[in-house]
Amino acid sequence: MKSSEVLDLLKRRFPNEPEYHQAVEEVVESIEDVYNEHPEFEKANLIERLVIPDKIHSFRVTWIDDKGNVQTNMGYRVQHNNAIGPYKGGIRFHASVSPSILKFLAFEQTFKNALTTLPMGGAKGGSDFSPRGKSDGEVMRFCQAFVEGLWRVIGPNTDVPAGDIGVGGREVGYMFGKYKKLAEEFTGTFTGKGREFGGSLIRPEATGYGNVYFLLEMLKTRNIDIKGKKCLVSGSGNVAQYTCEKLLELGAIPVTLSDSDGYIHDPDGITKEKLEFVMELKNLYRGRIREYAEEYGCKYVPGARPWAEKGDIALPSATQNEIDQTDAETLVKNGVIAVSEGANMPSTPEAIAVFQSNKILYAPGKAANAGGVSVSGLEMTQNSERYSWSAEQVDEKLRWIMANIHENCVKYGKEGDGYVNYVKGANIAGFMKVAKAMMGQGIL
Ligand code: NDP
Ligand code: 2IT
Repeated sequence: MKSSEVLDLLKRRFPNEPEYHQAVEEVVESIEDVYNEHPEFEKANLIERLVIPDKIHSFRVTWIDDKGNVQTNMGYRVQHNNAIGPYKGGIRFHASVSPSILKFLAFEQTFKNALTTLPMGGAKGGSDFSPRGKSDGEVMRFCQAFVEGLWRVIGPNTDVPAGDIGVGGREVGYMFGKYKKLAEEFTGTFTGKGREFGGSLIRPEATGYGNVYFLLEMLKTRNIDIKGKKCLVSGSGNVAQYTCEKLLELGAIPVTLSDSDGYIHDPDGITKEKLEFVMELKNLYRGRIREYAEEYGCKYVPGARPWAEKGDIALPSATQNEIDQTDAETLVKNGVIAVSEGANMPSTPEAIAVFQSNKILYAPGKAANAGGVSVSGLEMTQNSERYSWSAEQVDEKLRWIMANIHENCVKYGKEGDGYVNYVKGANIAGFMKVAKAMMGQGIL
């Protein structure tokens, strides 16, 4: 297998899908050598069967807005790979959602889920519906219409969706309710549900907490204490909020947050009280991060991302390609020691190269943000058992999983000079598990 040939083929077959090509390129480049040590993989054309999704469902979603206008959006579910378990992955509602973005996310999810140690395949779904400015009634009707298009291809043993950008507890609840009604069953077909109807404790916190647990493991390799470290966090949604909560608990100082309109910089630190304001602002009133600056009298920079601010640690937690080469160079120049990705693919390939050539501790999303889907997996277990665990029990398992992922990254990613290439480590560890499962099941 030659990674460049695999990429050429994908670009010819699926033109105009840059995010999908970007995600595949990173993985095939780092697994090339390991793959070629196994001639049986090549004989079974494993690589093409691994990078091309199993199935893509697409459908029109029709719904009625508050003014009585009939609206349409597109809905998708990319079922990438189910070699190690039922398809599993989030649903994204955002105006930018396209087949390319969902294919990149479903591809990444396959490797991420393999790293969690839990039996989950990879998938992703979503719609170009933008929840921004929509009433609660509109969101509910949209979720119900979306599930009408989706429900026949999901189920507790086939495909278990969850949240992602624009999809939180409220949306999962509406989708679960509609699914339950159409399928005439009460099963764990969505994760991230309300705790009263089968949602796991710690699932809302899991991605942010998990990312900080992974960061702690990385810092431990260099005997660095997180206490007092200034942290640049982007985003202000689910992942960013619980990243800040855990950082504060450990004595670190988050100083930035952002949304798609701009970012705030609070040099005094985002305290527990200020974080409560953000949670209320974003989760209840669905406001803008600009309002934080108005409330606390700090700097707000419209139309920009927070990477030019000085910080010890960066935790990008908004969206893909939000750190480019220039941002990465600025972060390094300003003395960043670690970058741990809460978002999926937030750093461009050029930015990753800058971090790695400067020997910065750098963790890709598929390792560092795997805590969310891990607790989703634990929610599936609890639903199957018709039982629920305490917050402490789930948190302990989450910690163990993040430490285990870190260990695997070190095992497969440690280079000659001792530097850990977490990209390589995560890709090889995830790939080997999926590859062995696929080989064991014959040519499909
Ligand atoms: P939310 O919808 O809760 O929050 C997303 C945040 O990112 C918002 O502040 C949003 O701003 C901002 N954002 C979204 N799109 C853009 C954009 N194009 N440019 C700038 N800012 C943007 O989503 P999550 O917190 O759940 O997800 C954040 C990231 O984490 C995503 O990459 C997601 O894939 C990843 N992730 C999420 C997991 C989860 O469990 N939820 C698990 C693993 C990864 P605005 O309010 O203006 O839209
Ligand atoms: O990107 C991700 O891992 C998620 N959005 C969570 C997926 C899940 O099934 O919990």
